[in-house]
Amino acid sequence: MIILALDVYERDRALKIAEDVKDYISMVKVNWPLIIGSGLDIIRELKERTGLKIIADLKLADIPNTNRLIAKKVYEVGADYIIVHSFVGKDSVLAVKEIGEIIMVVEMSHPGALEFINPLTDKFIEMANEIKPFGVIAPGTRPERIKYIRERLNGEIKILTPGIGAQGGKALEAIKAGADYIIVGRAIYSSENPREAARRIYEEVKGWSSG
Ligand code: O7M
Repeated sequence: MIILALDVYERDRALKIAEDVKDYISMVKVNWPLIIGSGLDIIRELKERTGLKIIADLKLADIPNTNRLIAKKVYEVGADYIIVHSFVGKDSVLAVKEIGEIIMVVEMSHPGALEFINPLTDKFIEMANEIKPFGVIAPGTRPERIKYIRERLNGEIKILTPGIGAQGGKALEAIKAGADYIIVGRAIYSSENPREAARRIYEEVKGWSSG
C-alpha cells in the first residue's frame, strides 16, 4: 500500500534506501532525478535487489510514436508500469498501453495543478474508464478529490496518491478517501532513519487498504 518515491540522484544511496525500507513498501517509483543521476539501468538493479515492482514515473506527454519509442526501452529494463499524462490524448496514452501496463495522471497534488490539469479530471476519468490502466494518480493533498475520483472511476482501477508527508497530505486520510496506494518520497528518503519512517507510515495505514 506504500509506494516509495525514490527521488535521489545517487545509485548507491537509492539502492540502500530501497533495501532498508523494502519490508514496508509495495513498489518503488523511479522518477527523472534518479534516472538522470544513475542511468536507466537503475530500474533493473532496484528490481533485482528488492524483488519489488518498479514504476517508471516518466509522465510521458508526447506524440504516440515518441511515447512508444521511450516506453519500449523503459519496459525492456524491467519497469512494471509507466506513468503517462492524459492531457496529450487517447492515442498517445494507448501507444504506451499497447506495449505494457500504464498508470494515468488524472489529477495532480501541487497548487499549480488547479490551473490547467485538475479542471479536466472528469474527462481524464472517462478516458481511464475506457482505456483501463492499472491505476490513476490522484492528489493525496486533497482527500475530497480522491473520494470524488473513486466514486466515478471503474472499481478495478487503482488509485495512487502522491503528496503525502512533505506536501502536507495525510496517509490515513488518503486511504480512507479511497486511495489504494500512497506515494511517499521525502518523508521517507530525507528522514534520518528511512526504515523507521517507512515503518511508522506502514503501521499507520495497515489494516485500511488492500494494496
Ligand atoms: O513525497 P514527495 O513530495 O517527496 O514526492 C512525491 C512524488 O510524487 C514525487 O516523485 C512527485 O514527482 C510525485 N507526484 C507528485 O508529487 N504529485 C503529483 O501530482 C503526481 C506525482 C506523481 O507521482 O505522478 C505520477
